[in-house]
Amino acid sequence: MISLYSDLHENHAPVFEFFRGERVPCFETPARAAFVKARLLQAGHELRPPHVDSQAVLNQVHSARYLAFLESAWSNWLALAPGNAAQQPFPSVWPVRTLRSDVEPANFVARLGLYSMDNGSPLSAGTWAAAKAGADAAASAAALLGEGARAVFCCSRPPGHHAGADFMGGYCFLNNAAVAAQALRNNGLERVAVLDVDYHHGNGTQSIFYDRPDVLFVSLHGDPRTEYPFYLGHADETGEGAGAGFNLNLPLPAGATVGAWFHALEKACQRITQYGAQALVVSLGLDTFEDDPISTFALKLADFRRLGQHLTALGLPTVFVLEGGYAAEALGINAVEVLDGFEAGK
Ligand code: Q9C
Ligand code: ZN
Repeated sequence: MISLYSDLHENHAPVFEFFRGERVPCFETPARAAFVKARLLQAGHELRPPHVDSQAVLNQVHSARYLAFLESAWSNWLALAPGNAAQQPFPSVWPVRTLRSDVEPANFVARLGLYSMDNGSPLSAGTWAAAKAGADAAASAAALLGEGARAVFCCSRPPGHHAGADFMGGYCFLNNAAVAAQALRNNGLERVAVLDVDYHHGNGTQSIFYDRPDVLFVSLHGDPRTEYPFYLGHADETGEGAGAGFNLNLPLPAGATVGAWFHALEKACQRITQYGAQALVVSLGLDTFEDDPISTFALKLADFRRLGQHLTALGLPTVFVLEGGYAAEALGINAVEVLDGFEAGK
């Protein structure tokens, strides 16, 4: 399978995130993509750099003011104080209910809060370039499908599925899965399905397509009553307006069994087939792994092969986009197991 990979991810290397008010080392590290890259090469997959500029698609998926903020965020942070190069910016104030988000504050940290859903998306010097390379990979993968590729894997980080049209969150900045889906639509496909198998609900992707019938969003994930992102991902979110009926959430309780997970996957696949999707985007989070440090499902290596088999049975041109997965060393093996299961088909 063709895999898209850019070294630019390495420069997105924040040091700290917050956990219960304390600063802890980041879970979302450059080593993650390095392990996946190494395993891809070892398993004989072809690695290519992204070759399509995603800017036009980014303008369809994200707001202009959010993109402008993100692209200039690090230089604006540096301009605030000498010494900021060695510090990480975090938001500390957010425009929740009754506060205005239409007026962009001049204050940098206030703008950071406006464009963040949490304090869990640390920025560093290379964040914009890394995120843009990931979006370029998603647009490139869609182009390769248009040229007849059966499947393409985007080995990119930071992940994307928590990023909404105008906010970052959950280690995500640009929504790569949404870019892939929108690029496939731009290529003339009428119906595209996004299947999100990350442990966490893909709130950003859901919200981007919530009122649209042309992109079906289906997600299996830890129940948001107890699991991040908490404020979206419930079963009663089915779409709105023209998009009514084109959103399917299959939340599972924390600690759910592998059997329950595959049962939900079968329901997800049935919906995608019934929809008549012409292409599939898989938000491939592997934090459903039994040894994942921040999640509570229990998939094992062989289960990732089985996932690939289920996905190939859909018979659709497929873009895989790497999302979460924080057992970094196992991430490479697990990711490639999905791809190999997909290619072998049995
Ligand atoms: N300190 C993705 O998997 N909460 N994002 C982490 C541990 C946020 C996960 C708590 C989890 C975000 C793409
Ligand atoms: Zn996740």
